[in-house]
Amino acid sequence: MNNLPLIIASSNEGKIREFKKLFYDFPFDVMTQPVGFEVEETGNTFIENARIKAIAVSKETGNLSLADDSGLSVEALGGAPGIYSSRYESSDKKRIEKLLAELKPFSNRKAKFECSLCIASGEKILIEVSGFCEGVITFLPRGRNGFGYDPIFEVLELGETFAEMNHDKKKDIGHRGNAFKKLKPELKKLLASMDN
Ligand code: ITT
Repeated sequence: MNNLPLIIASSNEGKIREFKKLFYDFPFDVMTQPVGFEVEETGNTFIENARIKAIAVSKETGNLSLADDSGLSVEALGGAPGIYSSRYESSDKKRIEKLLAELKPFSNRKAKFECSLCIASGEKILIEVSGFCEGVITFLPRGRNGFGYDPIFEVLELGETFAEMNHDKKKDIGHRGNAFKKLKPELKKLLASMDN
């Protein structure tokens, strides 16, 4: 069977880099959504937004599409920025500065990353899963890998921020990697059903 096109419904370079590595042993031609294509995220949850993006990109391209809606929820801030993680500020640097400033009065630094993945074919949702990773917000950014809030999210058991870890470690314990672990068996079943 020829490789199947799979369009990543995202314009976030950091996510796209991680997905290209996650899908390396699947029979997909992993491509990204058309340049400049934008989808309004009108959902109230990560999973709703993932559905909206996957369906829009699948309809636009005529191919199978995978969307990721993800973000960081900080306990002391009542779960903010949550689904607004990318809309919280205009750049990664400003997002980090704003979060550290808002969290300054609190001693509770607990936070959770969440990632919902959705695969759609046209209007049809084929698979949806979610993954999590718990940690704490550091007082200062640390590390140069990854993207987004990675430099201020520390996984306590490892004593490292996501930005201090290499890709394999983040893949193993991170929210996206955890969601992908659930996606994998479902995707294998889907591919097997397409073969028949
Ligand atoms: P697309 O919708 O085009 O995929 P986006 O960046 O707007 O790109 P989201 O709406 O899902 O994506 O927002 C997710 C934000 O949460 C993202 O911009 C980062 O700031 C943050 N985020 C998600 N996963 C992350 C990760 O693994 N490491 C660091 N920050 C992450």
